[in-house]
Amino acid sequence: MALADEVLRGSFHAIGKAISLVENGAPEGRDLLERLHARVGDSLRIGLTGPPGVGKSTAVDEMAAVLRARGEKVAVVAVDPTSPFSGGALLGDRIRMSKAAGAGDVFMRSMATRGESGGLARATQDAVDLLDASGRTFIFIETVGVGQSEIEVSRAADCVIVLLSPESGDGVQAMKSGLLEVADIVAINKADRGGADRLEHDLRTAFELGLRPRREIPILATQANAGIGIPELVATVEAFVFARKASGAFQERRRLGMEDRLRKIAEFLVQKDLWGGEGAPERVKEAAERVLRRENSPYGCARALIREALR
Ligand SMILES: Nc1nc2c(ncn2[C@@H]2O[C@H](COP(=O)(O)OP(=O)(O)OP(=O)(O)O)[C@@H](O)[C@H]2O)c(=O)[nH]1
Ligand SMILES: [Mg+2]
Repeated sequence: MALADEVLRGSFHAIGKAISLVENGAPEGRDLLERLHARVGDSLRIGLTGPPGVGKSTAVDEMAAVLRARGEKVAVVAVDPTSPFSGGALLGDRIRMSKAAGAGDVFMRSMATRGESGGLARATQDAVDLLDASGRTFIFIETVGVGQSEIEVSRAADCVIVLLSPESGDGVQAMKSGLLEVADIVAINKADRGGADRLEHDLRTAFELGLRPRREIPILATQANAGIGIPELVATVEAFVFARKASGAFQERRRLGMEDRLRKIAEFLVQKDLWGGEGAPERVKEAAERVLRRENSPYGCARALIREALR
């Protein structure tokens, strides 16, 4: 497949096309991933999440600039689960303010929900795999930190940065919503607004009280729109990754993440075969009639449907 080769060569145009295929759930997308799977796994995946408007895109952009300056190949995937129809608009928005994208060698992509639940998380992971195979060395995944599906997306990353701001009770919200439970690193952004020390103190207290008893969570102050604290944030990510690799925790997380992903893909494929396969509607109808004629139980028939679909 020519597209697979172009993706491997790192063509942005090809990567964009390939991501659209997985985003739309097209079979060609899955074929592509089968062709490229042996080239996936070298890139570092960094999740970035936090409340709306906290400065995630700005911070990603600045981090990308730092990494790009030393020759890393960066990609940014911005996930937008809340508004299925605004993907295009948001993409424009995100690229407008992008310093790194302006330089032309940071790949940027916005992903929006299409269809069934869980589809976005799956498509995002597929997109990240494609970017990985294409030779991107750092892949940022930006998600708005509200709701369970976002938290699921960030679990696919090797390192998750949670961004908070000192204003508007972000800290309390983050503790309540479970956002801090996915944090490997916390960045208190908009430190120029004041109150960063107070928030840091509250977070440390919360951590000490057992919110995250096992690990020390680094807390940094940043001012993303001025680039302040961003090189330190990059260094903190790298120190985290280095330590996790040394202890084996890095691979362990990847394995757990992959187990999770495989379960979801398997469920998706079984469902597709069950309800979308050839003759599926007729089989269900017959099965229902059999139950109503008292020839078999609902569970017996459901098992038979699964057996037939998997045949
Ligand atoms: N004062 C101040 N403003 C900042 C800082 N970082 C970012 N901003 C501004 O905050 C606004 C929102 O920044 P974004 O980077 O778009 O925030 P976001 O978290 O990506 O927003 P969503 O993706 O919509 O959730 C922009 O106007 C930024 O310029 C900061 O450290 N201090
Ligand atoms: Mg953003």
